Amino acid sequence: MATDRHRPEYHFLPPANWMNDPNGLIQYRGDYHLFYQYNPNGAFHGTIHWGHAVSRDLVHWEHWPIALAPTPGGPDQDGCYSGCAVDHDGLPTLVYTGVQPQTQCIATSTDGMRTWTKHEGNPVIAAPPEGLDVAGFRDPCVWREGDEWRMLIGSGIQGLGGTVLLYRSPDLRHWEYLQPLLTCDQCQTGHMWECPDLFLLEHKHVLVVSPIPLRRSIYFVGAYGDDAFVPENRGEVDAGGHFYAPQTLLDDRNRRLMWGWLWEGRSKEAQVAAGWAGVMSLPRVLSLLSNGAVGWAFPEELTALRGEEVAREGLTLSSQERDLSGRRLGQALEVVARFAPHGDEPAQAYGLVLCASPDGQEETRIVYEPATETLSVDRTRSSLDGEAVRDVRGTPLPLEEGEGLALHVYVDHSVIEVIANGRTCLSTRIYPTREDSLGMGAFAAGGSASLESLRAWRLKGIW
Ligand code: DQQ
Repeated sequence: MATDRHRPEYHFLPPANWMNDPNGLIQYRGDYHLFYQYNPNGAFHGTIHWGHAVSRDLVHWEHWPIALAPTPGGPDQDGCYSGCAVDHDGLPTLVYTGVQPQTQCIATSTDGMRTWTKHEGNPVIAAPPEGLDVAGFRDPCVWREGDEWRMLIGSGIQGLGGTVLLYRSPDLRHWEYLQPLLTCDQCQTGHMWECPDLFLLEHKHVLVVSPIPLRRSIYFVGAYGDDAFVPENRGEVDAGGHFYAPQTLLDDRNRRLMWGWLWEGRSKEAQVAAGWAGVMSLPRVLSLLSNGAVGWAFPEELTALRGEEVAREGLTLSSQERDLSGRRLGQALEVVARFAPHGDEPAQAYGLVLCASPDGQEETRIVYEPATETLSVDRTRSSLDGEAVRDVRGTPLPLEEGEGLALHVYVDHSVIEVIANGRTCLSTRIYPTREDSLGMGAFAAGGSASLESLRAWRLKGIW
């Protein structure tokens, strides 16, 4: 895989095989622990285990032994599905879903999270609440509340829509069902919510869910208390169409950090042939914006990856500048670009060009369109490989008076992650075929735009 041009160098992924959701995110004794849905038997979803990795600095990761494997004859014999980790008075505890049927199980570790012992009384929740006709019952999210514990389980009520079911427990072993914490209309937000995560963000609570069949994650900002949640605001976690099932942790610097699964955008056959599938996103630091939406930033630790730099200032763009970096930065780079606020007659579109071949046969564009106030990622020419997904994914990004477009972009071979103006995320996957699809540039179409500054760095690998 060392010669695999699509395999990321500084994003986390297992040494081989399939990975999907992040699980059990927790900082323990100073270290960041990342568990993940993992199939040791190939680059396809099946025989789901919990992989495990540890980081001191949020940038470099060390692979630890598999944390959970299905137990033949046990409630998780068909897979250890998603869940969370909590510190139970010093005893690390994983709470996860066994499948067929979906039940909730726990496991504990007494050796600093190296090995895990499943609770003999598993499952701790054997069935959905009586009388509820549910469309799924999985992905527990657990937190301490006073002397008790609370759990949310991702679910859906047949005929109604996605829901999260609230439970309480004195000891993580005995659980009492309370009620749905939130149920929404399936026409708008899907019929089943996977991977709920509820957390305090400044003075509000945020509930994140991944609804079927939306294939993207959404959040609600609201007020939580007395076992009730009142949503006030709704938003999209990432508009790129590849970021799913995120989870968060609170670290010792009081930062709420989120990771998500970046799924592939090529055929199943290509994934199996590559021998790996699925990438973990970079961590994102969450904040609460003054308009009640969630704000996003990449953590400063990632600047440790920076190598050779290219810097440009004050460029007026009136067409396409396909290569500002002299192609020196390769396939693993970071770009920070600031465009000037546009005037009354802006270009129809402007933005960045990434992974571009000299003749433009292959290129990916991050495009801002002032008329529609939309930011999008255009993959229609990202790859000459007909099997790779080609589309345009956009999201509203109204700019304030006097505010210019500010893009923070990470490119890592087949991964592109964008945060725009601290309030919109777009993650995507691309599979350029040409060796020379290495150009990084900027463009304006149908008018001119001003690129105030652009700084780009070649990034180091983490392994
Ligand atoms: N992935 C897990 C489930 C979850 C889904 C299975 C979301 O627990 O609902 O691998 O991607």
